[in-house]
Amino acid sequence: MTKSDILLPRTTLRGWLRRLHETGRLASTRPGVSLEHELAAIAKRLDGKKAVIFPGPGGHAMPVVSGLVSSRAWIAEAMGASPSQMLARFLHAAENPLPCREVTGAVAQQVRHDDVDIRTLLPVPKHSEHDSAPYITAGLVIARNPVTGKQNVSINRIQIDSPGRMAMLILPRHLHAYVQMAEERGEALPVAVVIGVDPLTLLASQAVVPVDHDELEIAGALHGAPLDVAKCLTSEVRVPANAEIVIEGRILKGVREPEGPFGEFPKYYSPRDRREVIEIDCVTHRRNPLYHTIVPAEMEHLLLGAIPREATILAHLRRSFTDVLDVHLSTGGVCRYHLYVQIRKRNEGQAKNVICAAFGAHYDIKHVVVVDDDVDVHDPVQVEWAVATRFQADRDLVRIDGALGSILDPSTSNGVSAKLGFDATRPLSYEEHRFTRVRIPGEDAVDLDRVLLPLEPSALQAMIDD
Ligand SMILES: Cc1cc2nc3c(=O)[nH]c(=O)nc-3n(C[C@H](O)[C@H](O)[C@H](O)COP(=O)(O)O)c2cc1C
Ligand SMILES: [Mn+2]
Repeated sequence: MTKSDILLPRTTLRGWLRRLHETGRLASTRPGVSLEHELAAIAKRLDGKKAVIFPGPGGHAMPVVSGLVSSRAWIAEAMGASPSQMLARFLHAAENPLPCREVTGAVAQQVRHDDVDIRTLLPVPKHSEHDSAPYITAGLVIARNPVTGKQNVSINRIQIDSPGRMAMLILPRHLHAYVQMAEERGEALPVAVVIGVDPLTLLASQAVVPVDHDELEIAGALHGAPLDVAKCLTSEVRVPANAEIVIEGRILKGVREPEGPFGEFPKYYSPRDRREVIEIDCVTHRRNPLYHTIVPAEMEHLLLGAIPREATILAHLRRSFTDVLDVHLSTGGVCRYHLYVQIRKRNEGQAKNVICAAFGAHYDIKHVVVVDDDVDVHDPVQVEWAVATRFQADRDLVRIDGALGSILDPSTSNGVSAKLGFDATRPLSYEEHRFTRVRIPGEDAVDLDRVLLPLEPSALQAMIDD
């Protein structure tokens, strides 16, 4: 056990696993679970309830772990925050990054492999039914801006179907920009794929921040101490020194190879296409490393994206509207497409302005529901109730046609999408109790342990027999 494990279990993957185990939240399987679908099926069944460790998966020596951060409460716990403080805490870290500390002798580099066959070196599972191959799904792809040298971190799906080359999906954000910059300079882009990091570094990788804001520095801010990093053995890229596994390589200039289909977060397949390729230079890892896989579209995947987005969306809306109280990306909306916003309404019409601003906050947002402060945006039943009882389509609907949406939403035309906003707030003034939510005085204060007694059969008989 390292010193940081004892102080803050959340600051290392191993410390976090130990905490999950001590609190009954780490399941373990029999050895030898198949890497082909069986492992993913088990992790999916446990997702949101327990993390799981698979000893000897597919006869491989390296254990696989999954479901490390599959509930909002666990993520708040890892951040050392209450669920209601979580977004503010993440935002504070994103706005106050801590530069990394470079170290030598990193555990992530205890063992080195050259001339690897990645298909057999790592226990990479094949997840969904129609996936083209096994995929690395929890790999933090770290690259340096070829001009400024600033680092970027993102998680990208990586297909494993050849010994030394891996095709991947890079949507048009920061890594994509770096790849284009390198290609314009006629260069390959050195990258590291880092597997097996602590929950806070995983979360930081999903920060929605401007280009050239290093997400590892946000991880440091979340930890409350600079993140230890080590220089790669074959490039200038810096990787978390405590990681389990690091694949070093280069995204090849101008090379595109077939990748997909792959079951993605909307719970649909993203089709096969020609995509960027990493050529592997070497692999380093700890002695006895752990391999982390994220089952696509399950809570671990969805929430890793949701929390950082909610934090940024809330800050974005609050910049213009001080009356915005809370936001929630709902699970049914795959934690990307459906945004619920809670406001303290002060003016008629205000909710429609909030809706328009929300569409501008992130292109993934497709449907927005704005509710009053008596509706809990974290409870989809309450939000549906507000739509059912406070919303009229001829008056309260905002529709925008032909905007940019999510390319992974199968109902869009190649990412071009309509947007819909629901103003489900009640009018500011109304007669009597027309829009007063029914309450029973004292309902929250009832202490059932004090008022309920066991019912004896004879006592029941006395009350109900004719
Ligand atoms: C499990 C998981 C898998 C992801 N897979 C991809 C992917 O294959 N391609 C992609 O472009 N983004 C993917 N993302 C989203 C990016 O990692 C995320 O948007 C990141 O913040 C982008 O970083 P950037 O803003 O620095 O470009 C994934 C996210 C998660 C949590
Ligand atoms: Mn970035």
